[in-house]
Amino acid sequence: MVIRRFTVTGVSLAVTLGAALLGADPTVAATPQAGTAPRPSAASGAAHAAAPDIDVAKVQAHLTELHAIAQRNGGNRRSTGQGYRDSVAYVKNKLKAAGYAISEQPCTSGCSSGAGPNLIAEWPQGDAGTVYMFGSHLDGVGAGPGINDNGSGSAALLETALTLARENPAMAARVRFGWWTDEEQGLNGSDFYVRSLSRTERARIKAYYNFDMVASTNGGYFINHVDSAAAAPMKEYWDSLKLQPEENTEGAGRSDDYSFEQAGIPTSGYAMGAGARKTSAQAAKWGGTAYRSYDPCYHQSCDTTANINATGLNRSADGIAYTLWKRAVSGTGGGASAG
Ligand code: DPN
Ligand code: ZN
Repeated sequence: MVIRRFTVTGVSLAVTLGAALLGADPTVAATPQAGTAPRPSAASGAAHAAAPDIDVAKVQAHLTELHAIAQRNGGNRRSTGQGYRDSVAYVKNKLKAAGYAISEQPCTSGCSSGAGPNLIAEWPQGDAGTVYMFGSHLDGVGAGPGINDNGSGSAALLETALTLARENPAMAARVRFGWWTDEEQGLNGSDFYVRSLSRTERARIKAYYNFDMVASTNGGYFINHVDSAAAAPMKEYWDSLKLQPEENTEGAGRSDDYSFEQAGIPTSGYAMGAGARKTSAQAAKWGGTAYRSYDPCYHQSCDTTANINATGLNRSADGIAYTLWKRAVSGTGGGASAG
């Protein structure tokens, strides 16, 4: 985001709004489509439970589309512009075709005037009282197309959601995805979403995972609250690749996980870094250039499809799927555990 806004007011929001978000949109299919019925092996448990490899070429294809959307709309996807609304339509149409329960949530308080909606998608299987959320901001700044910030998180999440629908494993818990509006103006879309939930709905969310800038060209491997229980599967995956992840200090309080954190919900997530500089110790263990920004195109017009670290993008997307499967798919032992 550009502007930090920590104002927490006692605004009371309609409790009914939260219920309206969870698949109440009558235009949306809430059941998987024909051809996605559970596989015969699903009932047998562990056999199907291994997390899939997310196809990074498909994630990159989403980035190409988001880039084209920016180019058609004045070069950006800022929350108040057509580039943002077209981004929402792109993600929404893919999810709809895959069988998600979708809702667009207009941000009616705290967002920039004219900002487009949040997009919420829930996979309609698993225990509705145990929800794991995965989110990314879909808006960008006005200066450029916002492909690493944050097409990368948005596209990795979209392809993970589509892969879940394709694989259609037996679910222990609910998985809900959020693509947030107006993050760049102060974490506003996610803040509005969290405030729109009733106390009961908030308590159902056992953890929120955030993905903001997961393909920085000179990046590192950062995890929010790296030593927390919520982070355990995220860390386990990157540890398995010997990446030696570090705490995401640069991103603390700067992205949408902060909205959930303030509400007392455990949070984690991946990030590869923004405008801060890589240290020599980090360059020694991860490669890249010391004393240079993790993303030299941060919030600039050069944040295009050329500004993507495909290796980092792949490792992030695969770790998201690993975490989702571990937490929410049945037969993995992680489905019903909190945090
Ligand atoms: N992605 C940055 C933004 O939206 O401006 C915030 C950020 C910085 C997030 C560093 C994570 C790490
Ligand atoms: Zn961002």
